[in-house]
Amino acid sequence: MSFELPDLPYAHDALAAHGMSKETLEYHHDIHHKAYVDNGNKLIAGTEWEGKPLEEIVRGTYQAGAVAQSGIFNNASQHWNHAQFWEMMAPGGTAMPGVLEKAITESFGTLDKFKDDFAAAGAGQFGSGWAWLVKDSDGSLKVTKTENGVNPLCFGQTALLGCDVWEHSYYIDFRNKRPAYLTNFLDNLVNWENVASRM
Ligand code: MN3
Repeated sequence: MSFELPDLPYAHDALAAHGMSKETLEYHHDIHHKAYVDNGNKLIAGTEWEGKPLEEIVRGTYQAGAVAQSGIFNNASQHWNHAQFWEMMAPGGTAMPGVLEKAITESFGTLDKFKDDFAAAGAGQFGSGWAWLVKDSDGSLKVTKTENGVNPLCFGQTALLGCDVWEHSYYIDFRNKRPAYLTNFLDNLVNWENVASRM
């Protein structure tokens, strides 16, 4: 099965009133994500990875410290990351299910502490990458940051929430203000029901 670009789970202009414009989603989904899908399919054709499940390809091609050399990894991981990212958002965000709020409070003390940690991880990622809320193999929740397309699958973690901090994700709407983009993401865009469903 080759990679396929998933449709957005909402209209391109559905997040515009909540800090993510139609123009951003047209570029980010229709052009950037599509490029990962198309390039991934070209690179995988005729290799041992052709027809393998996406998550298996991401895990199997990840080599710590050698990410820049792995075209298949970069495109497969970014395809996976973006497919999750679209699902993790909803217009205006959603209410947080109690089970998730309880788990976050147990791990971080307060909801605000979690949000501060997550925003700091995203703001502190030098260059392109992602901020994550993950469920680690021991069951605990943690905030992490990763470079480029690296994601929690590479470390045996479950991705509960991810935020793209590549410039293409925020430069149209927030210019260089990555911290403001992250705060807006947490306050106005997260589909917490989707996040909870990943636990
Ligand atoms: Mn992106």
